[in-house]
Amino acid sequence: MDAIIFQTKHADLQEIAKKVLHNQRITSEEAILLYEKGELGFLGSLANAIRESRHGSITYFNRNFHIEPTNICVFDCKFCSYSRLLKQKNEGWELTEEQILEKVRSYNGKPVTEVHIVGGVHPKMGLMYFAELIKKIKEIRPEIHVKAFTAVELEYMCRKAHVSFEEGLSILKAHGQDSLPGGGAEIFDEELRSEIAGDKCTAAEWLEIHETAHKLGMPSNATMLYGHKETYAHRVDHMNRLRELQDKTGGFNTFIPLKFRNKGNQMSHIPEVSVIEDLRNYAVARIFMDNFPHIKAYWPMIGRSTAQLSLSFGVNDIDGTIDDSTKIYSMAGSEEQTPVLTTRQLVDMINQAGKEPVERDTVYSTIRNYKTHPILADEI
Ligand code: V47
Ligand code: SF4
Repeated sequence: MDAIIFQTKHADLQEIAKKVLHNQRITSEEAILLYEKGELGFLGSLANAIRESRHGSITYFNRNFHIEPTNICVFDCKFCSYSRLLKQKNEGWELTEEQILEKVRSYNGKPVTEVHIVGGVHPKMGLMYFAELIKKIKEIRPEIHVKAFTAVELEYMCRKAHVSFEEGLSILKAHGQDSLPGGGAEIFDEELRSEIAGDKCTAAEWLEIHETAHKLGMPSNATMLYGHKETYAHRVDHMNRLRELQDKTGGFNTFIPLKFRNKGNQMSHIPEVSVIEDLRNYAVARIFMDNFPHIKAYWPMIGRSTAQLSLSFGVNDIDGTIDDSTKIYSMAGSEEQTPVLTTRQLVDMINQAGKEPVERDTVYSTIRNYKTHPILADEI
């Protein structure tokens, strides 16, 4: 990285770049400076240099699908366009166990490696219901990786079942759950969190659940909802709490910034941030989160064009095929109203951005490198 010149008119940012090039960790104050003053090209080239030094031009994706058992939710987060309270039950959905298992069976013979299960927090779908469900999913598809339940769902399940987080997670693990997704983190600042996410699990509980999962050998991801009412200091505080936990456990795989989308929710009056801000945010995340191996751009939320651009701003993962199996972002106004990409489309997108497409499993083991093993004419 030493030979690269990072152009900025700010002397203090030049000093930060030097630190990064010498593999020194930047402070929260320096991250705030990057947000406040960093030019797009400067942030992008610095973040890309970090990305290239760790992963070269490899860009990961996976073949996955989502199951959203219900959108009925006991909580009422102001940014959520997806959930329905129990009293609006006729506008929501509740899949039966058989419908969920049928969905899993519909992938028989298809090369998916991961199922991502998240949904609303339904008062009647408890810990043992989900534990048994996972066991049945594994009976149908023993090798599939089950990445399931945000810390918000887990906190509620454990509380209702009167078990500790460790007991609850151990039960789920024993029934076949492999890892945790990163949702429910929103923004950790206590005041802002209670303003936009009501009384759902606290920041401390979110972090405790992930720490417990890591201790039990279940890796996880972490998200941050940005582009609403938060300040740069809130973003950095959020990332710093994650960076500190990662120092302790090393159990996080990837950090996923989630852009607030404003359609059909109680915060629709707040305009969405620009693509420039999305790219600057990915870049600062890559520079600051020095102990997170991967940064993911979740294309159903950010749109495929911005996801492609993000690959030059520190991002090295664009999630997966999805197969039109999630509604969270289409209901919030994402440009991706039917989120489905074939493997060929993902490979093309990554190639077009000048990067190297690699199919991974959930824990980032390589399944196929499409540079060395290009997609064949009859593959989709
Ligand atoms: O926690 C809800 C977010 C999250 C909106 O771990 C919104 O691999 C923006 O966490 N605008 C759930 N965001 C999704 C999630 C996730 C997605 C993909 C991959 C992984 C992973 C995790 O969606 C929620 C919340 O932060 N969300 N509504 C909205 N209007
Ligand atoms: Fe429920 Fe999650 Fe929506 Fe909040 S973000 S209302 S917890 S589904």
